[in-house]
Amino acid sequence: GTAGSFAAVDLGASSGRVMVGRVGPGTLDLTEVHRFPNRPVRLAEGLRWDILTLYSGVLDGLRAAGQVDSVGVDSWAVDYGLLDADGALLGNPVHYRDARTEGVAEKVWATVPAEELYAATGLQYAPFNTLYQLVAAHDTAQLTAAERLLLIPDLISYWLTGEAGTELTNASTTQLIDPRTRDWSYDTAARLGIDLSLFAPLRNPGDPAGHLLPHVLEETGLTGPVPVTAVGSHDTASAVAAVPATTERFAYICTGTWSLAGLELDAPVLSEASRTANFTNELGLDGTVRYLRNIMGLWLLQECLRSWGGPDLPALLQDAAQVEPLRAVVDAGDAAFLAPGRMPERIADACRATGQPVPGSPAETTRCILDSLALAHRRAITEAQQLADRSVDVVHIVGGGAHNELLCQLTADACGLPVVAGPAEAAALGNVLVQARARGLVGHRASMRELLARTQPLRRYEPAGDTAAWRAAEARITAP
Ligand code: ADP
Ligand code: LRH
Repeated sequence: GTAGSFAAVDLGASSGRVMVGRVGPGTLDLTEVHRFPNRPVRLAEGLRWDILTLYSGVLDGLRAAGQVDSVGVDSWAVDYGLLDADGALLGNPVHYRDARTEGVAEKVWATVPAEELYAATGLQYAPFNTLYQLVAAHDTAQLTAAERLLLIPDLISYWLTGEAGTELTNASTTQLIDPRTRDWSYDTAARLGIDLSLFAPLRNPGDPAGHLLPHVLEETGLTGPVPVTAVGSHDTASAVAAVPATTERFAYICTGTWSLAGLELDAPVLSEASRTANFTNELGLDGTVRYLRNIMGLWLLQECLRSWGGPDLPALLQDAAQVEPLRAVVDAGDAAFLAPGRMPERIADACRATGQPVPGSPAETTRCILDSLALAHRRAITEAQQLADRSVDVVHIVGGGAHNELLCQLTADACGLPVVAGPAEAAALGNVLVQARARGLVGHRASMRELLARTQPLRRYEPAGDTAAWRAAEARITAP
């Protein structure tokens, strides 16, 4: 056929959704059919994902989607479920914000120095990389009993189809993949005692990933066979695939719970300067590298909203727009903000510690967060260009933060570059487009991007003001 309809399951750290994309000659439209909250649960043993509730949301979404030509699944990175020899899930997947990885990196680096780890895997240091999680779990009853490890989107696909695989873009976030060979870093795993046979065989975006099982068809009311297609199962890989760039000279910021800011490259940057600047080389579609930095993102605001009892976001953003700019900023790259809880107080503490005025009201705290994110965006995009020896003329903002007009304008101002905002549901669109491409309905990456630029509502923000104020603010939070 010349048209198709595809269900994208997209699980973010703050919400899950099922969207249906219809792709025809020169057309692309996306409809949200189901959205459900993603609420982690704190138990005595730590912070866990409520994975069965998420899976129920997926089934509800597929029922609402109706008959589709294929299904694809993407989610947040690094986390996994363990299966026993019977294929049953062993416990609730551990949340990447769980405290179990505290102090683990130092142990790992004693065996594989940080420099060697970066040279072998290209991944930035983040305490929650799967590698550190697996070292933290060493000798636990669950890991000892496990026969199979499935990353979250692969786990959902497995429950839908009965087939196990390890999709490459998300595998690249484990810190166990060599970005040059796009295969396992066997040496790293061996030195750390990580058993790679726990992982199912690697698969690439676009590969077939099985068919919905009979009981899934029954639960969802769909008529089989319904194929599942591997997509860029790391949500950020799907989102980058859906950046509606019309030039090669672009940077992107995927803004949701996290801000992932950087460049799409043909080869990894593994220099020592890149390591100390904490840039990561995650894998994208078609041999590309997502060269980017993780920034705390709208998590800072989500956590404040939670502690303020959930005030109206649009009203708060309007008030924040009236607050004096750059009054106080924090380092939005600081892992000190990783754990949940007490976020307004932690932000106030960081302002106090750097001798800045302490935000007093929710509007002031919100402004501090948005100024700080824009500042971190500026730093990441400036440094990525230097480290990769590439320059850009435009910054694309995709993800939920594309709805935040103040954040988009501040980012344009801070970067001194135009920002093109949208689509907000980039991960779902990238997921849909890879499925459509597997059926020959769209062409190469650039033509996917042209289709997005032509069909999706986008908003352009021109940079205003002088970047000197941003440089001065940066100096307040960077050690001399
Ligand atoms: P994730 O996939 O990590 O769960 P999303 O990409 O869905 O995150 O982004 C969620 C964030 O987007 C919210 O925390 C919120 O800050 C922002 N957002 C979503 N809708 C709006 C809106 N209408 N106005 C302002 N911000 C919004
Ligand atoms: C964003 C994301 C990001 C990862 C983080 C764990 O949803 O996948 O790319 O670093 O979650």
